[in-house]
Amino acid sequence: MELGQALLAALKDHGAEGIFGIPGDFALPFFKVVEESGILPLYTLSHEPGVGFAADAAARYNCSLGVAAVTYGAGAFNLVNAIAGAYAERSPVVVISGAPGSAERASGLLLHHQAKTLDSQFRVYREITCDQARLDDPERAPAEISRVLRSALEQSMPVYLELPRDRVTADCAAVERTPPEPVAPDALAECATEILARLEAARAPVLMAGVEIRRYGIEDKVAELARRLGLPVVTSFMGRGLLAGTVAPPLGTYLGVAGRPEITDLIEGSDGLLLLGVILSDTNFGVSRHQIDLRAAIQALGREVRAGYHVYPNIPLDALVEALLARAPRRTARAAAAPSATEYPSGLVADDAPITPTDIARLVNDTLRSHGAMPLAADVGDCLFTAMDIEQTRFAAPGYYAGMGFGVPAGLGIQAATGERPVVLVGDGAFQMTGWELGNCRRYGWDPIVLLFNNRSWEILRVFQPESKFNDLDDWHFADMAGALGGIGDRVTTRAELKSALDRALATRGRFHLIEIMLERGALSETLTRYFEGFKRSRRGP
Ligand code: TPW
Ligand code: MG
Repeated sequence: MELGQALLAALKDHGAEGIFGIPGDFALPFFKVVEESGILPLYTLSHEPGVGFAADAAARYNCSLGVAAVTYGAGAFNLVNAIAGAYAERSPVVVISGAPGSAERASGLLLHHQAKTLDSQFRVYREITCDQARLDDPERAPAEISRVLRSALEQSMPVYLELPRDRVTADCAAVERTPPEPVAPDALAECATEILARLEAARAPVLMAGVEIRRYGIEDKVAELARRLGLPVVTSFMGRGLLAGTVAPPLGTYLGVAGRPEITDLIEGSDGLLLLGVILSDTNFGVSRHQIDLRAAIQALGREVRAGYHVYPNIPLDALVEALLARAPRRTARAAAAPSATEYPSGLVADDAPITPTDIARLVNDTLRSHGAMPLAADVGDCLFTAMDIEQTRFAAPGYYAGMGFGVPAGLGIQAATGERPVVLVGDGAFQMTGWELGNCRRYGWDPIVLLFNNRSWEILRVFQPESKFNDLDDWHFADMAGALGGIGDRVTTRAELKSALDRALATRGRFHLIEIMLERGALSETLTRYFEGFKRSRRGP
């Protein structure tokens, strides 16, 4: 077998379903194998950040590996920010970079795309991936591929593989899967027993679900656990959309001062807070009304469990949830004392009034009810806060790393990965960064519906610093470009126009729809307004 083929077969065997990429001369031989072998479908996009965001979103939605293939230097360095975001948010993206061949490495010349040394790129990626290998030795390559892909899945983190262009067709053995890292059964048992005892003793235990439970594909098991233990369930900001449609749908999302007071009280008043897969970031916890005492909480994240002052290393989340289920009562232990589930705004009035972000949430909620579930992706900006007013549905957004430009390419990644038509929420500033990727929809038959919040502004920055005029953006008339890119564009200024544009989009499949929603500068979502008020209070001090 050839090395390139062995790598592709291994990616598929480890759960990858497609490759997003942009070739270059150092990567052409690998792309040739990708195309000609047909082992995995190849989707080329226009700019490497889009490649990374699409691969990240595909990994998030499929609970398996996403793959981003790029060329050496100019391509790989262009991908760094997207992979840094995947690292921060624990999304297992496999980066495959082409590289100079061995003879070229020895030539003594500077090679094109070389930034500093030939190893600079490897060192940069070592910082933002959990495992790496240069596949320059066909003898060792199968074991290295196996180890690196296992790391990606076990740690739910991005990894890096560098493939020199003269090794792609080298003879090599097939890749065998490396058995999983063993977990000490005694440690697991003791950990599960301690957690159950702490929850049992707590007056007001609560479960907060975070992104890692989706990465490991254990949402149904976590829901079953919550049901049996009678735990009310809330998601973190980043965990938005988790557990929707399970036996334990979340009551809402914890947003500290920016959220529903009942949910905030539930979390901040809990003496038995079980954090499953929750990243302890400022966006998840930064705007707490009362500082949450994490020493009193139980946290499971990144193969480590902390319960009070006890730390259990090497306890994978999926094994932990299994162990808890094995020891939990079969029936609901006690009824959850909890507030009612969040009611989301709905029933858009289709009149001639100007549109607010809440109107957009209303319309999406109406659509999800009448039309059935659709996957959702959001970018950074007020569209992400508006998403908190949308019913819990499958959702991907960079809620912690907050890299702008995620939304549109993530929508493409989601459609490639799931075959379902996504709805993308994106601001005009973020759309300026990666909106062009929509031009790739026609080739692949993708037809996302893009709701573009056009306030001609970096509005969220203006909220924090109103005096700065640089936050004013020009009016780009984005809808006008849709036709040239193979889609359909509508620019809407009233609620009636918004509703009819979305109805039209839903009725027409096969082409992307870009609905450019004109918003007044200063028209903010309710969540962002509350977030900002809380931020001001927290800066003022107690
Ligand atoms: C890659 C900093 C965070 S939010 C924002 C900026 C510049 C403005 C967003 O404008 P948009 O949305 O999309 O029009 P809205 O609702 O505020 O009007 N560069 C990157 N990522 C981030 N997060 C920034 C800059 C930023
Ligand atoms: Mg804007």
